[in-house]
Amino acid sequence: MTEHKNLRMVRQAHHPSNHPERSRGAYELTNYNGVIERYKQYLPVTDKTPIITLKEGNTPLIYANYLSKLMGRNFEVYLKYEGLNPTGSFKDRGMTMAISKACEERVTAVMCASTGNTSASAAAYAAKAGIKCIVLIPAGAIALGKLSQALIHGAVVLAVDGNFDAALDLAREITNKYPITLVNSLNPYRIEGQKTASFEICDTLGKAPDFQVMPVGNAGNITAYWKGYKEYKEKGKINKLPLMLGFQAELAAPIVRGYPIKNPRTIATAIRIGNPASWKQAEKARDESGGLIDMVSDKQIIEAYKLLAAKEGVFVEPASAASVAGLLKLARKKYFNLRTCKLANLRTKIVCILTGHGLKDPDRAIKSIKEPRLVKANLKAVLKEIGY
Ligand code: AN7
Repeated sequence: MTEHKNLRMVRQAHHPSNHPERSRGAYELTNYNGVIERYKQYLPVTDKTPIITLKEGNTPLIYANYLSKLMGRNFEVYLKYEGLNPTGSFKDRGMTMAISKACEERVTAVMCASTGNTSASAAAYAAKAGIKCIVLIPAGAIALGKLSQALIHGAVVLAVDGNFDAALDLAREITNKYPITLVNSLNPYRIEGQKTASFEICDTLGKAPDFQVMPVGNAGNITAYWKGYKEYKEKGKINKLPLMLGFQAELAAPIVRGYPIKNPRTIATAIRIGNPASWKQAEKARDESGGLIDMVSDKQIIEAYKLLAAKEGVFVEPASAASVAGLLKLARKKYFNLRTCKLANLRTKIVCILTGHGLKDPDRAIKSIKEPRLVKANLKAVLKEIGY
C-alpha cells in the first residue's frame, strides 16, 4: 500500500461521518453562517430580515477530564466554552438577533447598559451593521478587555457614576423616550438568540444534559437557556429537560437572598448586579426545572477560575468560573449523589456554561498568579531555574 493511500484511509476513518458519536449533530464548519441561519426555524426571522452575523455560536462542548474524575465515575462534566464567540462572550448569540431585527425595523441607533460584555458585543454588531451604538457602563467597574472592545468598535461609551442597575434604569428611560433600541436582554430578541446555546448542547449530546450549571447576573441567560430547552422538548428533539442550577456571587446575590442588593460587590464584575431585570423568569426556570439558584464566594470563584485554567486548559473570566465554583460547592454537599441514584446505570451528564473568555479581564489573571521570575540571559541561569 502506498504512503498516499494509507494517509487517505486514515483520514477517511477519522471523518466525522464514520463516527456515529461525532456525526450526530456534527455541523459542516465550511458552511457555518451563525446561529440565525442554523436555527432560523426556531427564531422570529423571515426572508426579509437582514442577517447581521459575525458567525457566532457553534462553540465547543469540551469534555472536562479533571472535573469528571473529581465528580466520580458516574459523572460526565462538559464545558460549553462560550468565550470562543466572536467578541469573547455568549452575548453575541443574542446580539446577532437584536441587531438584525433592529436593522429590519430600520433603526439607526441602539443602546445598552452593561457590566462589559453586552457593550462589547453591541458595539461590534452595530459596527458590522453600520449603525450607532451608545453604551452606559458603571464607572471603574468593568474589565479592561471589554472596555477596549466597546471603544475600538466605535461605540459612544459613557461611564456612569453609579452601578449597573442605575445605568440600566437610565438606558430604559432613554430608549423609551427616543428612537433608540434597547439591546439589553430586556429586548426579547436577545433571549431568542441566546436560546440557541441549549439547542447546540442538545444537538451535540444527542439529548439534554441532566444538569446545567451557569452564572446568573441580570438573569437573561438562564431565561434564554430554559426557553431553548423547553422549545426543543415541545418540538420532540429531546424528551427530558435538565435541572437548571444558577449561581450568583455571594455579595451580589439578590435572587438567593430574596431582595435587591443596593451595593453589590464581587471581583466577578460581569455579574455585579443588584436587581436583575429577568428576576422572575430566573425563578421560573429554577422552579419549573426543579433546580436551584445559589451563591458562591469570591474565594470560591477564584479557586474555580484557577482550576479551569490549570487543570482543564480553559481560560475564562471570573464570572464564568462561578458555574464551576457552584458545581464544586454542590458536589461537596453531596447534592448530585442524592439526586441521581434514580438514574439507573446511565452516567449523569453535567454541562457548565463558561460565559466569557479569560482575556476579557487580564488584570484578574495577573493578580491571581505569581509574576514570572527574572533571569539572566544565559543558558546556565535558565537551566538552573528549571531544574536541569
Ligand atoms: C461573562 O454584559 O450583564 O444572567 O451587561 O458577562 O444573562 O446577565 C453580563 C453578564 C455571566 C450573566 N457571565 O448573564 C453585561 C452583563 C458573563 C457575563 C453573565 C454576564 P445574565
